[in-house]
Amino acid sequence: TFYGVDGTTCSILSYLSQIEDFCPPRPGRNRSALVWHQKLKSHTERVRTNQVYACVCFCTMSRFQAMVDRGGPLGELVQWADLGASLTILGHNVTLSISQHRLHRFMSNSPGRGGCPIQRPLTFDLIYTDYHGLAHLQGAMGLAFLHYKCRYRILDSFGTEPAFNLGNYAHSRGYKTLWGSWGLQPKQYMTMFPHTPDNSFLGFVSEEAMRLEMTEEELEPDIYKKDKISVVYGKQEYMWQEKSEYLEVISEELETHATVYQPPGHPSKLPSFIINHGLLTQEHFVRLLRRAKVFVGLGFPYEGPAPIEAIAMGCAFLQPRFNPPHSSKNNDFYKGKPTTRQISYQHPYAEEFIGKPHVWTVDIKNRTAVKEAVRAILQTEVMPFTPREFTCEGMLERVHSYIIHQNFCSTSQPTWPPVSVLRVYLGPLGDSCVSVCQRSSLVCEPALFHHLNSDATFSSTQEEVNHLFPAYKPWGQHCGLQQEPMLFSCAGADPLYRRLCPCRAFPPGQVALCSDCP
Ligand code: U2F
Repeated sequence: TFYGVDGTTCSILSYLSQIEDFCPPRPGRNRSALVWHQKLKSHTERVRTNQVYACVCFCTMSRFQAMVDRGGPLGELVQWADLGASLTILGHNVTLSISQHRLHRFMSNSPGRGGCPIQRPLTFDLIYTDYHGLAHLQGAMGLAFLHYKCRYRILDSFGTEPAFNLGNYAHSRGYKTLWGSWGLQPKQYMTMFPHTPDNSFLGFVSEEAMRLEMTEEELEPDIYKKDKISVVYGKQEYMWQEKSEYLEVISEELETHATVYQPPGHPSKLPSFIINHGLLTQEHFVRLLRRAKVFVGLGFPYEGPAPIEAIAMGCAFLQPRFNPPHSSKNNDFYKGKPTTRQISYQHPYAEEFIGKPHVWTVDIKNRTAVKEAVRAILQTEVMPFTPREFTCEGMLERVHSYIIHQNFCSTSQPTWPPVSVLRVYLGPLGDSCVSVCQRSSLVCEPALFHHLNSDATFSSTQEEVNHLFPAYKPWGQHCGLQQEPMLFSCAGADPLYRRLCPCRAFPPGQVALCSDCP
């Protein structure tokens, strides 16, 4: 049971897999499933010929599920459900498992008893799992684990950079973390947002996107009629600590609502001017967002789906700026995560890929700045907006491309995207290729690194195992090529080096795919 998963994806899974009690009952759920399914029929027919056998195992499901009713993270559930729905709609043969125990049972099952066919020889093509599932597979499969390594896809919301991924390298260079060191191809890790181009951006489908694709007759009248209210983003009380002053400024301009889980018998610690509805079902949460002008970020949770949904419903998202930026060095949440990212706002995707008038980023300690931002929002017409990558079609397009083009079992160099889309940039000292490409409105594409990692690019060169290479070091006029292809890294940055970067363009709202690609 995917309890707690947003209504649309849950009902689609339920509808397509013909499982009656898959989701908690919701009025109209079969209808919405039908709408999505009809819209996407053409996709399904187009790709049926490329059917793969996929096993989707969300092994940490039980941990997340325990917190579903108490304001715990739902973002991961949204993503797993959307992955399952996408693979099913694209016509693949999908088996779902939500625990290590079940995964293990599938492995020891004889063929024909249902479940993932992970017998030897392996009859599935892809296994989508999380780090816990990967560890379990390693224990259960013995030597076969390494043999089938290229078939795994790891859902890893916050990303794994190449420097953390190769065990020996991570150990010797100080990149060893709690997660990481699995030595898969970096593109086998799939993230929630497109923040680490070394990994594959999997994403999810924003709830309201489907409704936005409906015709005018299908929509209720006045669906986006706004009241002068704001909704605060934060399902648990601890997220609200030390935010009263910021919220007070907002509530001087707008009635302020919340959806905070309230444990039975515990008096509320929220400021008295807050109207708290308690944790809402997604349907009611969506209704509240449709009425709201502003969705207010408190700084945590980082990088969840809710701001994308709120923007899709015509809200402006107001969020804190972090100075200094949060990172695994100074922040408990990011500690141990295999990333060097510096998080300068609560929702970097919202700031960097969407921006004004939908996204307003402020120093929340500065009362004047907050007040001015809220007033400016109230004077701005903010239309509902969903980037293509978070619509049903956008997600299907992306998942389909990955299945068709990503082949980590081949020993030859990647051929997708083609070399014709490569744009080479030599970055300034200290910049990563992520920023170098971003500055030119392009994206770093690690699959293109091998084209520029050659003597033809640099005249006098030396090869080294170093995640910063290919790069140029002005002191000593040293040009370095990469000796270990697994260490090609968009993220790598060092003040002594100028990175040589493979950038490419992308179609509007779909950064994972390239413009002019087959
Ligand atoms: C993120 O997880 P969260 O669950 O905190 O992410 P949210 O952005 O809050 O949204 C998850 C869903 O919860 C729904 C909402 C979203 O689809 O529509 N919802 C609801 O049904 N009822 C309500 O009252 C309020 C919201 C992130 F996704 C994870 O990867 C991180 O682990 C986590 C911590 O950073 O934050």
